[in-house]
Amino acid sequence: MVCTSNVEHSCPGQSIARPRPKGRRAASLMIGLLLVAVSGYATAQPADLSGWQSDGSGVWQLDSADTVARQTLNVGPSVLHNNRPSQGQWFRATIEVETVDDNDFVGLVFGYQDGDISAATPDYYLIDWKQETQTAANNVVGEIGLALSRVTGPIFAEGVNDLGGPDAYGHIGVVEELARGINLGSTGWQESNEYRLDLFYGPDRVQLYVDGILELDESGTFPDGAIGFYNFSQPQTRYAAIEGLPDAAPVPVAPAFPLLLIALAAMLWLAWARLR
Ligand SMILES: [Ca+2]
Ligand SMILES: [Ca+2]
Ligand SMILES: [Ca+2]
Repeated sequence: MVCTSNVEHSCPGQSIARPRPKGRRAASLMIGLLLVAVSGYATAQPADLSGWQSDGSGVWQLDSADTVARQTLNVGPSVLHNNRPSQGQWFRATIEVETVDDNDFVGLVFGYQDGDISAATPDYYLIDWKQETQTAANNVVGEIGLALSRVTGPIFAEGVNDLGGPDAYGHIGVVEELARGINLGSTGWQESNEYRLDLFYGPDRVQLYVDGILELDESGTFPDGAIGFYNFSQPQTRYAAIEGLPDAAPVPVAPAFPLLLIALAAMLWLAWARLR
């Protein structure tokens, strides 16, 4: 038999929920929104690098958890990429050179397709960062600092020499430099220092923050493709990543952030208690 009474406890084993006050519903909504906002940070996990693909002659050693990759060799241009379309997201990389040896390139690629490093007609973007200016063979100069370039040809040719292609070294030929870092355009990275690179890679805009400070903000038409780590001639470099962060990821997550959350929670709790 179906009991249709709306009098509380008049049906066996059933209770009728009392309508909740409007204020409490509002407080519930606020808490819900706060949780949604915070969950993007709380659930952000290091990327599983076990399925990423490497191109070039670099050796990318993964740690036991598959969340840290170390490019160990002093060799030509090399990429470790996530091998799937990755446009429209914030991507966070942490990069640290763990040796005082050498002074060469670390960075990121985006819009990348597997094999592009030696493909005849690729079209992807390269963010590279060199510690010091240096002149290589044939007077090709690698400039100190961080830059964004578009790559439309092969930058790696196995067997040429251990530095690989000069185009990537000097940003010449098939590597067209588009912009240099706002602050780090002529400043090198420091060894034994972990940098956080937050990249927004959209179809018509790209932004890069280094340790929460804007370095690149470029408009254009950017092809979809993979995001990856880049290394050229810089041994013992450690990389890790977080993919798909919520918007505003570059806002520095200072020690004050947890305190802010606690303060917000306390305010909400007080509002809740008042409404009871
Ligand atoms: Ca060095
Ligand atoms: Ca060097
Ligand atoms: Ca080198």
